This record gives sequence, structure tokens and C-alpha cells, in this order.
Amino acid sequence: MQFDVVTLFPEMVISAASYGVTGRAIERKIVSLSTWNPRDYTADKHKTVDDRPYGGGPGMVMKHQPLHDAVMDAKQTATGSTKVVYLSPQGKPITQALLSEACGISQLILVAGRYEGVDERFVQLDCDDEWSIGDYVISGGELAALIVIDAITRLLPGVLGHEESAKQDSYMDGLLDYPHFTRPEQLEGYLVPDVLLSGNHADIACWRMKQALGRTWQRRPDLLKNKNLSAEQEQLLQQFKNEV
Ligand code: 9WO
Repeated sequence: MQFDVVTLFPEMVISAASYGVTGRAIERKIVSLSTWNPRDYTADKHKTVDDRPYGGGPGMVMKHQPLHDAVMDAKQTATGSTKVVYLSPQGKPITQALLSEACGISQLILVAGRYEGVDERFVQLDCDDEWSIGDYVISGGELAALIVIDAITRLLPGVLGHEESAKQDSYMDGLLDYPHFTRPEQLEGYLVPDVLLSGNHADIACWRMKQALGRTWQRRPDLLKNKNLSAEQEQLLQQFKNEV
């Protein structure tokens, strides 16, 4: 999969993506990452990428032309299907399902805005979609683009060393994670649950599923509303409720 980020801060994107899972996926050529700087598509001597907002008010707006030309150049490098996405708090909230769907696209062009945002006509004319990583404002779209790249990359075949990890993720699909423990066995009087030391893998799987269901019920009941639980899961959740 090919990621292209349109950004005034290309080094920020390249350096952050060079770590960990995304860094390895790039090295192993499972994904590619390129940046396109709107500043390189300006013609004036000051390399102006922004201008004052019509109607007045504080701040500056990113001009259409440099963004448009950067996206056009990025599209020239496509080898298959392309999607252009603007990242903003006004966008569609990203979910695991939306990101899974995006795995099927061969080129994802992510546009990171700065200042007060981009000329609305760029969103309307040049972008296929607008995505949000959550209901908060950050200082620019780069960190949002990096989150999208990270979340999609880990879904691609061969990226997570263990194919098990991906399977485990889908097994727990739509639920919060269960608690994890490592040595020591006792910490400030807090013991590791006995079942995890039992060596009984079926019991451990049951306990973990019960914890995942229970924590989701306690912390994110909204996630359970849109989920069909199996009879066994219903029973485990009932046990959890009875225990608290
Ligand atoms: C700035 C601003 C200033 C005064 C009043 C309202 C304001 N809104 C913004 C604003 O949204 N600035 C954005 C900064 C412009 C586009 C890039 N920036 C951005 C992207 N901030 N937060 C995101 C973002 C992206 C994806 N998901 C969540 C947040």
C-alpha cells in the first residue's frame, strides 16, 4: 500500500513513521510513504501557501492552488486505486471498520492542513473524503495522518510478526482489551490472577474474554450496543456482572 501525505512539515511525518511497526513496514516495502509539500508548488518568490480569509477574522487559510498541484503530482505516482482524504475535526469519525476498508485502496493520499484550515473548495473539488480522529482540535493534520497510517499499516498482511496478533485482534473485535500481567507475581500486595498461572489455556481464554466483555460493559457500554454477543459471551458477561 502506498501512503502519500501532503504537508508543510514533511520531516515530521517521515521521522515519526520511521519508528516501530510503521518503520519496519516501510523498510520491508510492505508500504511506501512519500510526502508532497505545497510550498514546492508555489510560483511567487515568498512561496506563499496561505492567505487571509474572506469575511475577515483571525488566522490564515491554505490556498487552493498549491494543495491542488501537490495532490495532482501525488496522483501521478499511482499504480491502482486512489483516495484523497482531508483530515479535520469536521470529518467522518474513523473506526476500525473504516480503516479495514481502506486497506483495499492501493494509494491513500492524506492531506494535513495547518493554520485555520484549507480553502473549502479544495475539500469539495479535490478530496474524496474527510476523516476525523476524534472530537478535539490539534495544531495540524500531520499527527492525524500518522495515526491513520499507523492504524492501517498494522492491518496489512505480513506487518505484525505474529499472524496470531491480527487473529487475536479480530477475535476481540469491537471489545476493549483484557488486562495484562508480567513478572513479578506480587506487586504492592496486588497478585496476578490465579487462572493466568494455572497453565489451563481454555480457562485463560475464558477469563480474558470475560474481562474484555466486563471492561467494555463498565467503560464503553456504547460499544456493546452495536454488537451481537454469542450465547457464551452473554454468559461470561453475566458472570462478570454478578462478580462486581
Ligand atoms: C482552528 C481554529 C481556530 C479558531 C476557531 C476554530 C478553529 N478551528 C481550527 C482548526 O480546526 N484548525 C485546523 C488545524 C485546520 C486543519 C488542520 N488542523 C487540525 C486538524 N486540527 N485538528 C485536526 C484534526 C484532524 C483529524 N481529526 C481530528 C482533528
